[in-house]
Amino acid sequence: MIVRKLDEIIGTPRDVRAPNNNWVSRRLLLKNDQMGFSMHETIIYAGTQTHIWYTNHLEAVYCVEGSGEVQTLADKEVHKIEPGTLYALDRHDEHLLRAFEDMRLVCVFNPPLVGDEIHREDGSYALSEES
Ligand code: 9YT
Repeated sequence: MIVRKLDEIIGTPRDVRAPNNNWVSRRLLLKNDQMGFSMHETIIYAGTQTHIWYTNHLEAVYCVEGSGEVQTLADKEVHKIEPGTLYALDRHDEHLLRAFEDMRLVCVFNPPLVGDEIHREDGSYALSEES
């Protein structure tokens, strides 16, 4: 069994910050944990907007703290995010993520991240070679 505490991850290579400082992602489970998905706690900082388009991954996001909104670009719809909200990018939806307060999100990726991913120019993460 794997048991891990957030405290053990902070300050390690599993603690990944966006180059633009919009978010920090604590990667609790990664590909090499062999669970078939990765699981992260992400803080999206208040006042930020991030363009995201996970063309290579599916992501589910569950908000446990803070508030914001997600806007899908195909239909321009805006969905409020607050504690207890889940959204799942089941169609690799291109979107904008806005935080009004710091948001604490639990994020699951399939296929799993390997650990050092940050958004590329188009808003995606690279696909690890063996995924
Ligand atoms: C919600 C979202 O996708 N935020 C960007 C960071 C991502 N959750 C990650 O790498 O943990």
